[in-house]
Amino acid sequence: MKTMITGIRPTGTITLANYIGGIKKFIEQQKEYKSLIFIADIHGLTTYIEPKEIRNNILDITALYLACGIDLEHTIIFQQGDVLEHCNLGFLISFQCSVGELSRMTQYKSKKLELAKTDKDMGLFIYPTLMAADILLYDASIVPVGEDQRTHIEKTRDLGERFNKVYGKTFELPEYQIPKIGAKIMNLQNPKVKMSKSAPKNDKGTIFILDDVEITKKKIMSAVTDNEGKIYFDPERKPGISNLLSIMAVIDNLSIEEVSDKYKDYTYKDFKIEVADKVSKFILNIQDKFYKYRNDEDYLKKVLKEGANKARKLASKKMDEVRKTIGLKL
Ligand code: AQP
Repeated sequence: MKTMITGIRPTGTITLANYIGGIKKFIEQQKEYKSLIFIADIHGLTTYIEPKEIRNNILDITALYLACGIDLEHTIIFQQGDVLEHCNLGFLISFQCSVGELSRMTQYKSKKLELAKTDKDMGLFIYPTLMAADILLYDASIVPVGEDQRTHIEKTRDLGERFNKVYGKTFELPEYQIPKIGAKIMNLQNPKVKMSKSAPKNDKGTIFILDDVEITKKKIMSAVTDNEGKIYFDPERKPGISNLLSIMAVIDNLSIEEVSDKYKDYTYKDFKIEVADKVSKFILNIQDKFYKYRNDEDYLKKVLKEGANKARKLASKKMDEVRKTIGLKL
């Protein structure tokens, strides 16, 4: 059976974009693969967050994974930092890399100016090698992610391939699985930038799954659109409306053509009312389940502990194999 893996950084609470980009497809397919989903807590440290808040985010994300439909019969949930082999392999993978190529990674280039202010950009710089380790460690074939992670998965493949060339076939090379609809959900107030969970809690353009539904409705009703007054899909010319059409298509399980056709004669206001209604119902359903899980921290900790034990077993076996391959294991 092939392996599927994905993860989320505990840099905030999950947005609708995270669900659409990374979690939805994973859940739909979890029975078809050996499935692992993790909380990328070490990656999360590239952004400074109060330790108390990280702990809270880790528990929130675990509860949200379960509320969204992660099935523990089929999927291992764990914290990246609980399985030390991730860092161990990440370090070894970095030997296959050049400083130049890591400094050309999109994420590093886009965030380094911000981080340069603090003079601490090393975590971001080596992010791709740790991410490669997260995936190669389990010989994962499929990685469901949003569009923003495409280059990181390509880099993972590259690094795995390089390692295989030097030492002989050691790692399975992964494929990304980017959703056809909603690969990059945009901020409702600025549909030129992606919706991101590290946005401030009161950001009107970000739909957090745990937002109060009345606030969610307001955010959708105030989404930026255009002056044309016609509903059709064209992300270049109509980024706001196209973003809402993508969200609606995913929530309603329709194609972009179907959803565009369904709402083509609506006014923007009436269309937004429909989106707000559908999204609120969707979110409420997840929230109901979320609070049941979230109120039982002992259970969540137990889930993470058991998940880490299972992941560690797989990871330590692979690390042994890697160490043997490169001549470190006597
Ligand atoms: N806007 C998005 N549309 C679709 N998918 C998205 N993902 C992230 N943003 C979008 C996917 O969600 C998964 C988790 O990624 P992440 O933890 O990096 O999430 P984030 O929202 O980008 O979080 P941050 O920490 O707030 O990041 P930045 O630094 O970008 O502000 C991944 O599968 C991702 O593709």
